[in-house]
Amino acid sequence: MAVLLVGALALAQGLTPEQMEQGKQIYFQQCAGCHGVLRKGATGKNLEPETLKKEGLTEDAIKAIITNGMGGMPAWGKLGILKPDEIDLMAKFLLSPVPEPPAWTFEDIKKNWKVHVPVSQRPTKPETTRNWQNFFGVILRDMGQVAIVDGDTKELVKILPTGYATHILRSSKDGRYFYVIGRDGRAEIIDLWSKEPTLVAEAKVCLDARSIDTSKYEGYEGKYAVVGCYWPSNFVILDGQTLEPIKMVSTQGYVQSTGEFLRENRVASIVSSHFSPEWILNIKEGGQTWLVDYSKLNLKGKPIVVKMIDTDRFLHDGGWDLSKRYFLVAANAVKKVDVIDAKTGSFVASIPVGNKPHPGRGANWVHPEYGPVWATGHIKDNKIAVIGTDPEGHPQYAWKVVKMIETMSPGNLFIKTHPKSPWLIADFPVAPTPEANATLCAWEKDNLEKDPVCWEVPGARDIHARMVHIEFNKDGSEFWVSAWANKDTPSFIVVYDSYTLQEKTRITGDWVRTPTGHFNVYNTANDIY
Ligand code: DHE
Repeated sequence: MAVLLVGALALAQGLTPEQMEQGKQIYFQQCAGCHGVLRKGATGKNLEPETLKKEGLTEDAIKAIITNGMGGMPAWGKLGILKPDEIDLMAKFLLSPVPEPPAWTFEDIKKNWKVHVPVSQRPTKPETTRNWQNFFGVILRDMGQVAIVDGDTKELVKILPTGYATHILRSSKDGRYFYVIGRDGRAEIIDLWSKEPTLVAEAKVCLDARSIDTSKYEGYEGKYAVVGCYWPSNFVILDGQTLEPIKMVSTQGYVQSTGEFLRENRVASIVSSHFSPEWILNIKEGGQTWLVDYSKLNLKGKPIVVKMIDTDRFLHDGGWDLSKRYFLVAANAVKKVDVIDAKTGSFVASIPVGNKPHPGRGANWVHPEYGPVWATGHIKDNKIAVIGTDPEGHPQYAWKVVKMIETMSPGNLFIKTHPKSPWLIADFPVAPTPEANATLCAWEKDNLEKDPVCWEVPGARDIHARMVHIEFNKDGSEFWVSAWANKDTPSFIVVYDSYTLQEKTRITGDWVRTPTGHFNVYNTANDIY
């Protein structure tokens, strides 16, 4: 009955069932991440038809917003990502009732789980002669692939097929395995010890996901993996070697402050504690950090203890401080960074920052005056917030913004540094102008008063590329940045000297298409950022 009703109302909006299906696909690929599958809003605004109508947003007004972008939202039309007929369709789709998203059960995960290389047939020591700890796993987003590139020689080692729009890679504690998660909820394990990198296991864990990590506490290294799902809203614990599903836990629940029930209460960033056998899971819409104890999963009944800490709402991405005791996470829609103490399992602070903080994993260094600091950029502000993180040595600065650095544009997504580099580097992939999208800036970490060095990356604008995501190599002597163009255009990854900021080389080839995140084995395994 409900399905018939949605169908009838969609037709009233002028959409056939086929167009409705196409609208669902486009919405899932481009919109759901920020606005939610139920369209109730999170990083992006509420897009329920009633809200849009109340705000006076007509079909034409919606088309203009999708074409030209708004705030942190990309200009889908101008960037050539959506064609005019797709934009027309989406304006109608958004004014139609929200379709019911499908379910995905534990049985579905089991049916879609494959071990390609059993544990007994995997090498017991590295069989590759390359310096595998300096490999980079490069996401080729729209190709559904991950490329393994040798960080010493810059040679392509292997391209592996992964899920649709792979989002991030994380490493096992020893660095041997890359754990991959795609936007379509597909997880994979890549073994870097084989003669050449090999996909050893995969599982379709949910329908929409962004995060994955493994057990890293002493005695549990690599035993379990955990995937944080957007839809259905839950987390799933898997065997760390084979990805066999072990336990599925729903995160649907209540907003603590209002009592509102949330079917869509998504799992955003996840990190593995160094102080106890726990993962730190950040629950987006409800505003809680969950400490999930994985130490009793081998017991009958697989008991699991979850400590729920109330935080600000709309938690997103974040990273450790320099000591790896405190986890700092952006509550992006409410302009805060929250701090969790992994040692005591408690909430520490809610720090006001700029508009839509987006740290990636953030950047850590020791400032001559403020001591250890962590920093985040912003999507909607031209600012980088530098926060003191040393309550014992520098209590006067702890959990305060000690410095707000001005940037040349809003639209920053990632910042990064390395203990060996004097620079803090920032990208601007969601800035409003193509010039800014192609530009990188660097600040002297010890002298934040000094103007940054900013440069437009030659050739990026020619292929409509946005420079995105910064990652250092193992010894910190260079950093890599992806030129994210569209799928039809071969692109490049630029390698810079991390002291002089001079371009050293480019990684090119027909295979370099839609590179986004790229992860160095050593730095990812050891949380160096
Ligand atoms: Fe990401 C990290 C969610 C858009 C590239 N992204 C994360 C994390 C989350 C997240 C929750 C933290 C994972 C962790 O640490 O466990 N990202 C989302 C979204 O919901 C959002 C805003 C919209 C969406 O529809 O997905 C989004 N992200 C993007 C992009 O548009 C990027 C640039 C390219 C892409 O793949 O779509 C992108 N996100 C990344 C990367 C990281 C990431 C490269 C890991 C950064 C790191 O250094 O660890």
